[in-house]
Amino acid sequence: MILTGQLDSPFVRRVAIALHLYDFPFEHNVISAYDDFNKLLALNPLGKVPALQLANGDVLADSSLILDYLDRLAGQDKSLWPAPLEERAGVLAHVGVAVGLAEKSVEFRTETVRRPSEKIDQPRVDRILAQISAALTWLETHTPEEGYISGNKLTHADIASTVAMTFIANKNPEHLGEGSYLSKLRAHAARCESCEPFKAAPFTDG
Ligand SMILES: N[C@@H](CCC(=O)N[C@@H](CS)C(=O)NCC(=O)O)C(=O)O
Repeated sequence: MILTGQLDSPFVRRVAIALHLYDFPFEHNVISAYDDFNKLLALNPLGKVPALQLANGDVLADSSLILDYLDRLAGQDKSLWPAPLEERAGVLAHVGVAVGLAEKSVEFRTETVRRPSEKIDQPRVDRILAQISAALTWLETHTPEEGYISGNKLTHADIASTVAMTFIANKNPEHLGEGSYLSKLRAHAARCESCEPFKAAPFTDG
């Protein structure tokens, strides 16, 4: 398998970390979604990362769809989704907010850093900031003081939350505030980042 995309992307990172956790060998094609746009278009018609090329030539895009495939390939014993339905629903809800937070954090940069200042739509930016803040507050409320989000086993919720937090901490740390604000979320991300599969796919500024 070949994973395309840089590790500054929280979406590429969640796939890379899961590949390490599942213990699947893969090649990493480190190209930029912006600087290598034409190369990327040839691989994925949406010109987005991540893209995962399979041995049969199929190319999967979108981190959640890629992880759906990989989890099935890994099998129940290595699955990063809990089997009991109620527990699974909790993890799905958590992943939804965490991946949405990552999307809004990337969109914030598109709407600010990637635009000339006279073209910035401030009401739009304010809306995104409100969404980022509400998502962070929700995640803080649903993150335990210790251990993993869904008890004693790491799931996709831990990965999604951590890659979003690390992306924000590197790109827009001001969104995380100071002091005890988001203390459970910060501590959880630090715990996860100290694990080998996260260290094997470290955030790398592109
Ligand atoms: N929902 C997608 C989001 C992927 C995404 O937005 N990737 C960004 C990089 S962080 C990208 O490729 N942006 C280029 C573009 O949208 O043109 C996923 O989960 O994979």
